[in-house]
Amino acid sequence: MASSTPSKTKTAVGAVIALVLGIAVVAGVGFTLHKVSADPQPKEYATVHGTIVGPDGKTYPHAFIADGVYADPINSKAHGNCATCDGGHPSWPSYGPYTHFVLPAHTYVTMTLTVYDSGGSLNTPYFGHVVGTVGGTATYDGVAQSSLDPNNVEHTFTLHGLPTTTQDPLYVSVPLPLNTDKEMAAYNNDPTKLPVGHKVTFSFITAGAGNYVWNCEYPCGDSTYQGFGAVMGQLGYMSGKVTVVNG
Ligand SMILES: [Cu+2]
Repeated sequence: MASSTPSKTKTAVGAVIALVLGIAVVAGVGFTLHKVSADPQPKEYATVHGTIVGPDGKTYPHAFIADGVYADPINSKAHGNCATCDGGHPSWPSYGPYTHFVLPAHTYVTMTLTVYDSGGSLNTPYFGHVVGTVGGTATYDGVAQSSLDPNNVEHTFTLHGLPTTTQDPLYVSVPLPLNTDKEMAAYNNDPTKLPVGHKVTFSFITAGAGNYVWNCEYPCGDSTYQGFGAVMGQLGYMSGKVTVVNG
């Protein structure tokens, strides 16, 4: 009856196969979770309408892009159908509905952010300045300004490069104005009632193709890193990607 009893070799081979399958399953689950939870992020492609003369006198294609900034992930619509609120973070602020912006190279890009969150003070006044935009300004509800009061900021849109020797630099930083307690009152009572919000518009000129990132520099996370924990460390809420592509 020896043939019906598994040999030690067969048992060892079986154990190795089980282990390999187990690793494959764990890796597969991990890969799938990573794919649905973090990347790819919802992408927005800038649309080109006509041309515009830049401050250097050159004529550029004029591309437009728009997004929003919200006090919670549900209103942002950047996290799919969020019955459980994307891992149980219903209070995390978020850009949305897009967090990955795809822009054409060598193009004058005009971006509009409609912002619906409250705010407070920056850790450093530097991020209260508008940097890297055409004219060094952004328009806030139609009024051009080169900075905001660093104690009345909601979030920032800060776009910068990755360490590289092959890409053109691209840097834009724009502070976003907060909604006052009064403006937030209806929302605070009922999160389905968004405030009117504030419209922030600014333009910048892309250089060559490349991969960039953006993040918020307002301390809107938990206290782990002086306001830069929690949401500030998670891709797709207060940070995301910018890809510049050749048309
Ligand atoms: Cu933020």
